[in-house]
Amino acid sequence: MNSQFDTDLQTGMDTVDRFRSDVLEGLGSNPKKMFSKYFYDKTGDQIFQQIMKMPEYYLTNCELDIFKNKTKELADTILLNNTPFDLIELGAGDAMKSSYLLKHLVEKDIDFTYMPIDISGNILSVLNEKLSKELPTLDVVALEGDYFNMLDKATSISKRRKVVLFLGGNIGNMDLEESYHFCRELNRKLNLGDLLLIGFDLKKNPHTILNAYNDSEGITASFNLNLLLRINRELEADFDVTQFQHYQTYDPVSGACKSYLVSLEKQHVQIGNNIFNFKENELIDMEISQKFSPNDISKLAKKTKFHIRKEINDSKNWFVDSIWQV
Ligand code: AVI
Repeated sequence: MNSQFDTDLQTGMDTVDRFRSDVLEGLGSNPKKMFSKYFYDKTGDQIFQQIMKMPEYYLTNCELDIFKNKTKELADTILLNNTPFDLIELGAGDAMKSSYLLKHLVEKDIDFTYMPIDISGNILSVLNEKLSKELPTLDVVALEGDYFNMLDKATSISKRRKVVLFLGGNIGNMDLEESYHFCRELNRKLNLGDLLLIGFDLKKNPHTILNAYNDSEGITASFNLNLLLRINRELEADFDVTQFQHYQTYDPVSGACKSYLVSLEKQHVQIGNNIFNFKENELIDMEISQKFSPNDISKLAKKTKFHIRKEINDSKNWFVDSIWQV
């Protein structure tokens, strides 16, 4: 299984080799597929910023609503008898949502260390600078790298209890088997009493969901096509992006919201020495954005040996931050 969040340490491969090997493996499989973690190069990051500002893309605002307006409820759930703790954020980015929680905890003079984990050292230094200006008394230990390696590092640096944040509905970008493995692995790395807060995008009116990923301006389409351009740039490939079309589906029963690229003609694409043939209308499976029912969430928690302590929904009940305890 190729996990979205696995590490290259076992293989010793560098980043480009790993990228090449994943792309070749994905295009060699039937149906053809890509790994959506590769969407986020510099251009991909910029397009994702645009997606988050689209009126149709409700996820960011929903979770922001929770962090902005239910901060006390969040804080009260994670405080547990005021014992000192480490607040670890997986994929912290600019900490746009979590900074409301950080501010609240600092104002209450709570004893905690914020440990943002991100693959991008650049983002972490921007975040460090922002936090040192806005919350100068906050204790920050930034950890650059893969989630699980950095979680191990966090555990070796400090033995305090841990509260792990995994926000943004990112869990939805794993298929169900991957999300199971991911949560199970987190459970193994945490200690009894530690907490995990995961943001889940909930099943809702199917039109609302489909619109969020099928915007009329074609921003999501360009987000997908950018991965082909990235392969051209970094792996000496010759994708003609005008001959691929974005196609989005949502299955309200399973909750799978999937994006594909459709080959508009019979064509072949060269990547280094490898040639891939596409039939007309052949699909590349690009990304899953899984949506969850409350029951799906409790099944996932139970299967991965967590207990749900609290669920905090946004005001529309479209998104939930679910707080689990080991
Ligand atoms: C990052 N992730 C939660 C986004 C999502 O909603 O699945 C990625 C995305 N893909 C298309 N639009 C947004």
